[in-house]
Amino acid sequence: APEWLEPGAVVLRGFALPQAIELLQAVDAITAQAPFRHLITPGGQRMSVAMSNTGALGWISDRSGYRYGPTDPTTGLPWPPMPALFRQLAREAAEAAGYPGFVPDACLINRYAPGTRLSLHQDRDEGNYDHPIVSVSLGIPAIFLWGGAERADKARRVGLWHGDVVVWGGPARLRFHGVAPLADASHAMTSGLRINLTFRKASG
Ligand code: MD3
Ligand code: FE
Repeated sequence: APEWLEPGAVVLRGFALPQAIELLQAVDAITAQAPFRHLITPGGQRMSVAMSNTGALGWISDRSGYRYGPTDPTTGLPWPPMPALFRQLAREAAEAAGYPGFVPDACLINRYAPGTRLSLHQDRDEGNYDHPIVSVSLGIPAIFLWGGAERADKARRVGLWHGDVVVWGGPARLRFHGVAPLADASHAMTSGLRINLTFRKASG
């Protein structure tokens, strides 16, 4: 049964389990072309999360800011095309959450080792906040931090496990959110790492 965190935010436990092996194989193929890297924030900090992208657009950060772009700055090549499996999973999850017809053009791939964290932030680099974001968690578990409309609002802690999918739209779309430092754990499919896929419609 869907778990509603609040209106617009739904956890679909285990929704991606049937496709987990194929998703992770695709992540390996994508990151052989567009390797994981630690981006630098506009403030000059190295992010502890390692990132890559698949799809027409990819999210990047450097000293000049955050943005989506069509090419991988480390190779100069277009981001690898988004596999049909990814697009279909994102569309089906969005539909299950009440957002039919979701067509993502960007998938950010986040890799977390134990100790990696993602501090509270909003996702505001997409052209149109009417589209939801779909996230898929694979590998070792994480504690997701679910905040409010202001950075200072107290965050709820929500466990996310291998195969869980979350859809964030409507009034939940601009909530502050983050990931607590990952605990040591093991997972046979991911060499003890967490892989998170976030699907977005980045161009208006
Ligand atoms: C809620 N990633 O990539 S996924 C991110 O686990 C990001 O890697 C986290 O936050 C991760 O930006 C969390 C869940 C998520 C993604 C986007 C959201 C939650 C969101 C956008 C708006 C509200
Ligand atoms: Fe985010």
